[in-house]
Amino acid sequence: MFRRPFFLALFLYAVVTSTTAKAPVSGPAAAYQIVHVYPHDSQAFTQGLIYVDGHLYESTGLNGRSSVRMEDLASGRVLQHYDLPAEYFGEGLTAWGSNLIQLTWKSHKGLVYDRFSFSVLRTFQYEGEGWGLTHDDRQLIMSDGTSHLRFLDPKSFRVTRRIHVTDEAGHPVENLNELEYIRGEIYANVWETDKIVRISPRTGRVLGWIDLSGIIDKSELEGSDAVLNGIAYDSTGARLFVTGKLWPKLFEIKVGAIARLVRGTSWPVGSPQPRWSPLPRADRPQDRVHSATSARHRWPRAIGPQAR
Ligand SMILES: [Ca+2]
Repeated sequence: MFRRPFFLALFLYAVVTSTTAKAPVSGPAAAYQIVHVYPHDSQAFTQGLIYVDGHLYESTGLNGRSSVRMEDLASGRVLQHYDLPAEYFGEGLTAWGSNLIQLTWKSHKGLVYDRFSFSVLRTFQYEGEGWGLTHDDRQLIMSDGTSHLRFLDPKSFRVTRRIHVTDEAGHPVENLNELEYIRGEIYANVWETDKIVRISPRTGRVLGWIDLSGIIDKSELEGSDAVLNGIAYDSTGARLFVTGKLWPKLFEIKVGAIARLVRGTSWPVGSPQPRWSPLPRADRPQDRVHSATSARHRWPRAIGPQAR
């Protein structure tokens, strides 16, 4: 008498939390299922998300609110953080060995941190805007808001190759944002959409889409900037995490079988819009709690505001 309701509840849960793409897309889309919901700092303007050695690491954006954070998955609590000078707008984040590497939006500057102390070890330059960042076994992979991805040598940060991302119909997929390299594929948030696109690192062709429409109740979100952005993969536990800018929740999801859905127009590429609006910095208790942690991390003179 105990088991049947349990399986019924499990079935209903799967029905409620699974969805398939409703919007016309070009190419196959996959259903998803929510495995677990975790808390996420709704003041975090998520621009990069990774999972390394049992913890989430996150890069947040906005001038004056940009940071790198190490977080406890279960509670969402920020365990350690580093706040960037207000002139920098944090973007993509990835781990490389014992380092963290973070992009900035329009400063053409990347930062290399010691992953354990959050000390800034060095910086590097790149052309264009910095959006998303991930890596495969040998190279960093970077997005810049266009339909192109570039591969960088992880030591020299020189561009070694580029791919052009195109959908099944051959149309470019613009606005590629947060990235995650997962089992030989590049997953990318498409900015201002509920879609994640799966990309072949070799050809740039779209292998499929994940439509996360409905994963969060939009009434929980404030402002048009609060869009899906943030993909992290726990390779040991084979767990996939997603969240969004200013979202109060972070989801572990499973991606189901690929179903060929409505063949429609290619990805709706909007006209260029401002990526963010200045928001007042909330006087949150956690900021004060962790201010002592921040104070330990000194901004090197060579890249600090005085260097400008
Ligand atoms: Ca990521």
